[in-house]
Amino acid sequence: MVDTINLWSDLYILLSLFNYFNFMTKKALITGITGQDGAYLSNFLLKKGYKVYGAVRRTSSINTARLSDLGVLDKIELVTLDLSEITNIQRVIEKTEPDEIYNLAAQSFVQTSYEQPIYTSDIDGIGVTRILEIIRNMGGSPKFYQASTSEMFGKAQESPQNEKTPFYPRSPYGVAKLYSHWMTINYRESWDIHACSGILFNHESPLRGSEFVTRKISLGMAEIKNGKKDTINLGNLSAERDWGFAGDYVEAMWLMLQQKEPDDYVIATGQTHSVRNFTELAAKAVGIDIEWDINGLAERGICKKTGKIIISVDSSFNRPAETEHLLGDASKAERELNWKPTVNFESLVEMMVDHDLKRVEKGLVWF
Ligand code: NAP
Ligand code: F7E
Repeated sequence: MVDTINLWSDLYILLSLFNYFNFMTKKALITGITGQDGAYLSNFLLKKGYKVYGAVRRTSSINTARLSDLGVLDKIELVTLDLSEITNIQRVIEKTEPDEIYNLAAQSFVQTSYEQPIYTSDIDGIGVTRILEIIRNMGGSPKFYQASTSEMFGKAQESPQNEKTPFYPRSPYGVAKLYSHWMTINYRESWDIHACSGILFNHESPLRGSEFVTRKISLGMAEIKNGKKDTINLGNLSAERDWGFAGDYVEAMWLMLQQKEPDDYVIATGQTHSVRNFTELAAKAVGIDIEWDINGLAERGICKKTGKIIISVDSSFNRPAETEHLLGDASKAERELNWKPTVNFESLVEMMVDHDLKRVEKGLVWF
């Protein structure tokens, strides 16, 4: 009899502890979990002890490769969500009851936004208002992070760019993101929502999509090194970007939501480099010294040793309106969030080329 009572009281204590820790565990819902940042952020939050819900949209094939690559796929719970469908978003939020929502989902390729401006506006613009409306109707919580972008500065009105720099977007993507940036601020000011907008400059990694210029170059160089390709065709070699490492930038997203007062922050390295410069370093990483041959309009990158054309310029990669120069000033984030990048430009290029060399050698290129 005494044993039975002890057993029940032990079970009761265990159950109470379980409920207590369950209650204490923070829950995050990440939209865009299958993308580059979604993978790094879920890894980061899992290490912080979060329960992570990852929102995926329905596709005809499985695209969780980045999550597998970081070893987090079996540690998160996937839920189906498309930003075009408000009732779907609402059901997911009600079911998962997150403390924090990180909205990383977007049509994120600038070039595509010129061809699909309406779709891009719907997902990157109105999609954000859909989430904000649900949070408003829920009384102002959960906390909300919006993935804003340096593309909102576009034809930059000053250099470097900080939180007070006027915006001048140059693509439907930049315009849609500027709308959602202001909506995030408006909902914070109108409805007392803990909503933050991170104005993140370009951040890259070995998990970057291969349509973006850095990964296109790192993968291309690895293929050239392995005899699987001769030349990489690029667009505007003079475009300058402030490129950082995605793994560093997801920490800043989290830090924003941990502040007492919600606010907006520029996240950047404070260094800018041209596409030409990135290309030279990536080539060096596979043992190729490039010299530039500017003969008329058609610039070419030639291997000094063999005379082979490694880079050729293809104007079909040019944009109708280009963002020529971006350079971020993240001093507010450093001051208030205690955030600083840990990976410099040279290490980033090396890291990306190294990963692609290994993948190409093993025949493991999956995105
Ligand atoms: P990414 O790799 O292109 O990932 C985008 C994610 O959004 C993918 O998971 C994609 O799903 C999802 N998505 C697209 N359309 C959707 C829809 N209709 N409903 C639900 N999900 C949808 O982008 P990223 O580089 O990780 O960037 C994350 C966020 O930060 C994006 O909002 C991007 O615009 C913004 N941003 C990125 C940078 C950067 O340099 N990386 C800088 C500033 C801001 P699928 O896998 O199914 O396509
Ligand atoms: O282009 C030039 C191109 O496509 C960078 C997204 O994550 O960062 C990203 O947008 C620059 C542009 O990135 C090629 O003209 C030259 O000037 O790698 P990208 P992006 O447009 O800066 C911002 C911050 C985001 O928010 C976006 O979501 O490189 N460039 N030749 C080329 N670009 C591409 N893609 N391909 C080329 O062959």
